[in-house]
Amino acid sequence: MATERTLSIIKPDGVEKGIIGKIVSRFESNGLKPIALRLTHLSKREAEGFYAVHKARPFFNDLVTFMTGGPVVLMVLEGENAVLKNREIMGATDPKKAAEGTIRKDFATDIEKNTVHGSDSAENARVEISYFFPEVQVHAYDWKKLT
Ligand code: IDP
Ligand code: MG
Repeated sequence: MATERTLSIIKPDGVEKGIIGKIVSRFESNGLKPIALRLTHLSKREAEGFYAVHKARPFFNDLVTFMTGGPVVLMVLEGENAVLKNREIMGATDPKKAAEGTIRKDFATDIEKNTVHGSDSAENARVEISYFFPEVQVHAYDWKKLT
């Protein structure tokens, strides 16, 4: 297994519900460390650019309206198999189909307001991280125990 990085977003519904801490806690207790973290309010342009791969989908405009409707938390998570592990912790896109104990099963409102985003491949993770955190690419972190 390799140490990887992935992009996580706590979407506006998650921030509105006041569960930033609970969500971050799930990542930390599963070995995913936030190495960059920022609360922001996405502009229409930022959200459209981020979700450009979905431009042709019928839900695109609603998705952009939702993602710009309130603050979000942007995070880079680092850990073993971070991309896949984050997707497992998140659960399926549609909370009705999400497994027990996943973030989306426990907190999501519906298939659109599903609380978290996570990169779906190592390659997309690199693109998504550099979209929001270009500076993170150069940092290395040393997780040795404090003495
Ligand atoms: P993912 O977030 O699980 O990777 P994607 O298929 O990449 O799912 O879709 C991106 C986001 O678009 C979803 O997380 C959700 O917010 C929204 N979305 C996806 N499918 C639908 C849909 O059928 N109706 C409304 N919104 C959707
Ligand atoms: Mg996706």
